Amino acid sequence: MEFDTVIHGGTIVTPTESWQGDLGLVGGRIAALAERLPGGARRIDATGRLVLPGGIEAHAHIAQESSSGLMSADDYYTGSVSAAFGGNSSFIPFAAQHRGQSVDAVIETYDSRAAPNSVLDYSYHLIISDPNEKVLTEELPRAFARGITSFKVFMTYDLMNLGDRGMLDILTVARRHGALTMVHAENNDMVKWMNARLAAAGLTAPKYHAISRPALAEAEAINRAISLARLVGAGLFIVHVSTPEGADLVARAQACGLPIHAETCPQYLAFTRADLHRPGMEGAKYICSPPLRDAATQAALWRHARRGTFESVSSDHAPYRFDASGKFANGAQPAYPAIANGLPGIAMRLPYLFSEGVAAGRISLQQFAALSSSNAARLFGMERKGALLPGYDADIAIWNPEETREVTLADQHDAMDYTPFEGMRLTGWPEHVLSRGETVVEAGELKAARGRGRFVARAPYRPDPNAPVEPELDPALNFGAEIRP
Ligand code: DUC
Ligand code: ZN
Ligand code: ZN
Repeated sequence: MEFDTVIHGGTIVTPTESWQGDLGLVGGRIAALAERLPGGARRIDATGRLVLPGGIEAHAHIAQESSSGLMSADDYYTGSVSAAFGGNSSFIPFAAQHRGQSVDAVIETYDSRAAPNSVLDYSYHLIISDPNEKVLTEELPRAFARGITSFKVFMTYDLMNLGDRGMLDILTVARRHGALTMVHAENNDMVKWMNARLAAAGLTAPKYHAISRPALAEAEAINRAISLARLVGAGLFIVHVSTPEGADLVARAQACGLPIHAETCPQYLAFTRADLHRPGMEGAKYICSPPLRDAATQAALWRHARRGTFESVSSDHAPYRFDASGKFANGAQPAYPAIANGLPGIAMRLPYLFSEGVAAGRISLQQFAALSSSNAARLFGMERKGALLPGYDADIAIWNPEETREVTLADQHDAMDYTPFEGMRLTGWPEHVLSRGETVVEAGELKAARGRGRFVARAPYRPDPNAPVEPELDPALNFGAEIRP
């Protein structure tokens, strides 16, 4: 076989093992893996390097307006370039429907933002905040049919919260049509009650954001979300889990055979609420929701990443600059509820996970590949991505596991004016990133043309057919009532 490219002599990381050998690429796909492959119009020397599946960033806010209308700093060019420098070959940002908007129009808008700009292959998760009859019966099924097979809903924020009944209805639609519901789980009233009490006491500095959204608010909402999904027999993906209590609930549901999935994010492993206590308004750089917690939480979340409760570690890249276009859109000294929620990290997700995970001995290379790429491909239906196996897209990241570098803003490629990871020394960096066999980043330089990325139509999500059915919905146990959605 004549290869377009042979990646030679690296340690190849497959889902089951790591071994030294060659990878042969033809027409943008992986064609062969062997101890030694001859030829190749192009030969890439990977001696001393790790050859990993390119990362799939499954949680990022790119060219997205928040519910209050604030635009994220990164567009599909800077967002995808930054992701590529961070070892990713594809990504799935959100396409957000705000109240009153049609889902069809939202998809059209995001197509016009992504297609001319992205250097990486992309898809979207929808965000649904207005699940009216037309959305549930026409627009969502149409979106699923064109390969947008996941969407996020919120249990918090007045402008986004669907309420329990709304959750049941949309979970039912997802189950029927083979889509995966993602959920932001925080109890809205607990948060509002805390906000009101903090405001009444005049406590509005950034550090109070951390305590305004208690761990209990997350645990309560995760428990409720799992119960709602369980009643209708739907799968559920809980985004940005930030508490041990929440992760324990997910682990318990998984142990019962329920199709409950979850991610955590590097910020919950790397930072604590002490970072919100930085001088002046510096703490605003660390405002995200759910908020940062404490060291004991970090240790518990690592344990859950290691044991597989979390199937993905995603960045939740939500870039708002430290200026009037972002964090200070509501004034120079805003109260914490008026500060945009989110921090940037699309390029730091994998270097952080590699350094603190693999290099620090917390997770294996196979776990790294699963958490960074393979599981997202499987859950979100990117059928040809996420593994170094014959027939898969040649989406590949070649890493130098020995290189130690200090993170600086100057090395970032996003549109941000800060990185919360500034000054961190990390070991293990991606050197060469390929997408469908084409070099996107090599030796610190961008090689890809704007707009080369392609939309990826994703396969449906189907929960495990052996998952338990609630007795009240099982005709064998409920006097024959056919009420299962
Ligand atoms: N949820 C996210 O996933 N990202 C930013 C803010 C939020 O509430
Ligand atoms: Zn969220
Ligand atoms: Zn997010």
